[in-house]
Amino acid sequence: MRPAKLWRGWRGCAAVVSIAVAVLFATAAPAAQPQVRYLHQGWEFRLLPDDPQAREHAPATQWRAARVPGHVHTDLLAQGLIPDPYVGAPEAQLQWIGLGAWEYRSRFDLSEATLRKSHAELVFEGLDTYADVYLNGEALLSADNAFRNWRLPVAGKLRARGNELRVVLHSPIRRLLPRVEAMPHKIAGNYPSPYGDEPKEAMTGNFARKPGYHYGWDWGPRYVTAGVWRDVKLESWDGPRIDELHLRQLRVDADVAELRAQVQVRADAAGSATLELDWLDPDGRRARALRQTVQLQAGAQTLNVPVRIERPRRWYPFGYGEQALYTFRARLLDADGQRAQAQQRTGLRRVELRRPRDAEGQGFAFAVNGIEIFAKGANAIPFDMFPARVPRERLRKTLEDARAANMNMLRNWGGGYYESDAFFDLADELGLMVWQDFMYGGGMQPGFDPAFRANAVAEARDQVRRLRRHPSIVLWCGNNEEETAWKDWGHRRKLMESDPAFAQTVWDGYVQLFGRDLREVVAQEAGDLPYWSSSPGNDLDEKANDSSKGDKHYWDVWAGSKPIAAYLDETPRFMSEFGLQAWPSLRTVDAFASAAEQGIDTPVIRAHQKFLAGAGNERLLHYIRAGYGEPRDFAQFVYLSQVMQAEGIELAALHHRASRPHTMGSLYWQLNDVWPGASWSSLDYYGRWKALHFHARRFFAPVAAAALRKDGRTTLSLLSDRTQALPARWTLRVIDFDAREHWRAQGEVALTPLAVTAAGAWSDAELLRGADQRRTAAVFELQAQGEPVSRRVIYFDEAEALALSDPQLRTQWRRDGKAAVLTLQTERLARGLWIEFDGLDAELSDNALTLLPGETVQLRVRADADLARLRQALRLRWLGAP
Ligand code: BMA
Repeated sequence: MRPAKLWRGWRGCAAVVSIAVAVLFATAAPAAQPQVRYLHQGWEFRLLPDDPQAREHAPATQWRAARVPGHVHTDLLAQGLIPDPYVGAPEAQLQWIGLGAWEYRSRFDLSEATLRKSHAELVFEGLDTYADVYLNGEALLSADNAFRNWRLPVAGKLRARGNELRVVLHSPIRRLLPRVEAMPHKIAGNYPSPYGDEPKEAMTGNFARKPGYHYGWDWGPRYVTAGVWRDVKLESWDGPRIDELHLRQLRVDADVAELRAQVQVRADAAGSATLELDWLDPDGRRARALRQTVQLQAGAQTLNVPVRIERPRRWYPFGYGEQALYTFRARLLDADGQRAQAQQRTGLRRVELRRPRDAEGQGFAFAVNGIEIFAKGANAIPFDMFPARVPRERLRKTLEDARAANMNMLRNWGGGYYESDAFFDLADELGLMVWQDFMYGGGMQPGFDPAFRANAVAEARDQVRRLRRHPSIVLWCGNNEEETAWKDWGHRRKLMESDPAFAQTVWDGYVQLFGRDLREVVAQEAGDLPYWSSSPGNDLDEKANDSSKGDKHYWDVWAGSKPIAAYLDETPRFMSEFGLQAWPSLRTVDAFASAAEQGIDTPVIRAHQKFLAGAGNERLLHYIRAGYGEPRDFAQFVYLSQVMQAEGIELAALHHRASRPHTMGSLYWQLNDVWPGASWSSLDYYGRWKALHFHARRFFAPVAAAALRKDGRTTLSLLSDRTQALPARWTLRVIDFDAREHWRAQGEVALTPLAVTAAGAWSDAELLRGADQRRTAAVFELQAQGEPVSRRVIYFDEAEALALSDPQLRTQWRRDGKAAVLTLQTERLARGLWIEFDGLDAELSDNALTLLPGETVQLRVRADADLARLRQALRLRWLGAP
């Protein structure tokens, strides 16, 4: 292999050759690209008849239709062999599936034209996990990593009729258990199985390169699935081939983008060829093509082409500029007239992770194209236990909803899988920055094992190469919580006590894998992006979860049971995780529990509450009681859990934003759900918004007011994520719940761009001026350029202690085109107003509202039902309702 640098007279020759180039591009036959045949048809599966599980599960040993890409659980479900893994409480009875060995097979024919091609490769984009692959009886591969992309040369092994592809998937637990059990001292795993399929003291999950959450997590069930979970295809071609066109970004600023196009080529023979490169700008306008003669060698090589774009259209995160995307195209024409081509869509931007040392410690801030950005967003977890069944539409809806809530960053958390190309295409288009973890979810990995590390490095290379074209990715992070688990959760101490030499080996392996190996892969393959060894951390600093340096996971509230107000005492440099649980809406609960099964402590509800460490519903009750009193029934428990979550996360997020520039990010845990159940998410499994998501849209608004009350003193900070100063006016009104205004104040300010403008601070006594604190609120409002943009209401006691009475809401319905419009008018203060519809699906333009006395709002309602049904099904909840 040799990096060919034969691009001569690059800029000068472009004009001269442009006509010839246009002809070459226009006449390229489709045969220029490898022929791709997806092998998704005609699959069957069975439990291996000699598997120990076969004795009790004989029906599963019959060949039956299967889906590829797919998973054994979804195939069993489709065949009616198991109940729905999400409905009721079937988890314990389904653990046998993860202990079985499963066989998949399919047959396919090929045309003579395909068979005549000189090259053929069988490509598996995802095999979960220990998979033996056979083609026409011949063993081709023993795979051991669900995250790798496998390419198998098969020319000469194919025939016209009846090719047979067979995949045997071994149980990952049974495969690894002997090895783990033989270890005198174990390394930390994650969640032990409550079902006896794996011994609690010998967890195998961290030894497998398989999605960690399949082994159970604190928001999802345990389904140790297996399958051919991503595309399978046969690629065949003649002549040269472009494996990848990658645009390395060397310099990107307002004047110029200097790029290096890296064209990965495979050629059959040495010889001269013509390489052309052109691109379409974000409006689809084609740039003048560049053309050069290159000398190819037989085999694989990289052709490097310098590219310069004057005044580039740059890609920006949502809220800071356009999401400009270019499409680059490369074509190769060899001396025999054989062609190859490739194209790549990407965005041009400069990403920096700024880590200034200062008096308080060391900062942590992302800058894109030189603009320091306060990161607002959430952590994304897997979209399903069985990701092959996640439709693109669900990804689109979730990411659009993230943006609708004014988020600009998502963290793809490390215990799942590397998301599909569709996810990142959407993130690119929507302007959502992605903090991308490598898939290591917690506990400790056997980084001391060279074979494990080699596998991890190969995986990292596959994934970074697959994803490096996406401008949305702004960081690669080694793992989730492995360093803090080692240093702060007792793993190091315990291992040091039992076997200090092994403890040192484990730590050295960790540093080698996350400190060096993965960092090197990122530097080599995506050199323009920062690498971060663990979240939380300060890139292998002494302390892993330090409030004064690096990024922080803060769980003293919730996991540590501290009061919600403690959020105000924690001011990190970048909050990458903090969270409060809530149940999804009743409509979602109805999907897995019948009315009779619904109760705070019924078996089915308990089965969908996975926070076992602290008994999730007890923890919810702890917070609900502290702020809102005892829930009267299950429905009110669900409602109050959402109010508590929304108000708590709002307090924390506004505090983080008001702490800019000391704090430069606030990503709450968690955006979405893996199944319908209790969790920290703001969007449930069906995409329904919890109260938190409505609140997030307000507390992440680019221009917002933060009124934060601590120790009897309320501080008003005005937040602006705009890059230009903005004239604004704030008002403060102190009112009682029945409409009387005690007093008011106001101020005019110019909001400093990308900063916090302090507007004032008042003690309770100054605000109340003797009014009854049980029936008084301070209302802070912000207007920018004459428009109301933000409102915060401060109370002087817990909701439970306030004199909230029936607000006397009046409702009115009308049609406006396709949508229904609901007008709500309130006489008295209506706090935490939640609008839902019994037994109906309806999307509301807003919800989780606080209406001030006398206020009217109009909400648009999208639903299939007519007005009469909507009116009848309408149910309003508010705080203080009897
Ligand atoms: C953090 C995450 C997850 C977990 C969440 C809620 O530790 O990294 O592992 O699901 O907290 O407990």
